[in-house]
Amino acid sequence: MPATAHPVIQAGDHKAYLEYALSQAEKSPPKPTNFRVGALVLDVDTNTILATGYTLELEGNTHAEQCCFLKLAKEHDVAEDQLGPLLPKNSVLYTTMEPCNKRLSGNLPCTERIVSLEGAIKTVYVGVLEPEKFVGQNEGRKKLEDAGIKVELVGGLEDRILAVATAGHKQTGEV
Ligand code: HJL
Ligand code: ZN
Repeated sequence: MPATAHPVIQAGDHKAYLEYALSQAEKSPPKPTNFRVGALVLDVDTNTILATGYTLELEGNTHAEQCCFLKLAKEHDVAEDQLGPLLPKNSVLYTTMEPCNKRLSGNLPCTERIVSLEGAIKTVYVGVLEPEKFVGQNEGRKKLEDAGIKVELVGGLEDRILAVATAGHKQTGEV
């Protein structure tokens, strides 16, 4: 099976798409300083997965959503901030965790990356909001909605998503 072969998922089956994003998150190396997140970009009109990504997949301190965009930018041979007009008009992003709005490292937050795609991403389907561990309350959801991008929470996978996301963190009681 080529590396880009994705499972066939029925259009509109948000939970199944999120579950596939979660399978990406499971590939992320556990680390105490961030969450293990998985994401994918889908062209809704053709029900085609355009890219997948997971935390630290690409070189550097990369987030799952960022990896999706970097991979697509590379495919189109442009810089990430030039990607928007090249994406299908009805693209959506699935991510196991709400996109970040602030990063302790100071890197560009994923909400800003999504907004700079100039409307190509119409909806962001999210498995869990970001726990208040690193940056307090994450304003990612609000920032996206203010920019006219819909954010929909998809229920049912929260426990599994958080277990994967925090696998590299000290568990309660550990010193
Ligand atoms: C999302 C990710 C990821 C996070 N959130 N949506 N996707 N790692 O791939 C959010 C968390 C930041 C910390 C540390 N995590 O990652 O707030 O070092 O990981 O820039 O703020 O910041 P850096
Ligand atoms: Zn991020």
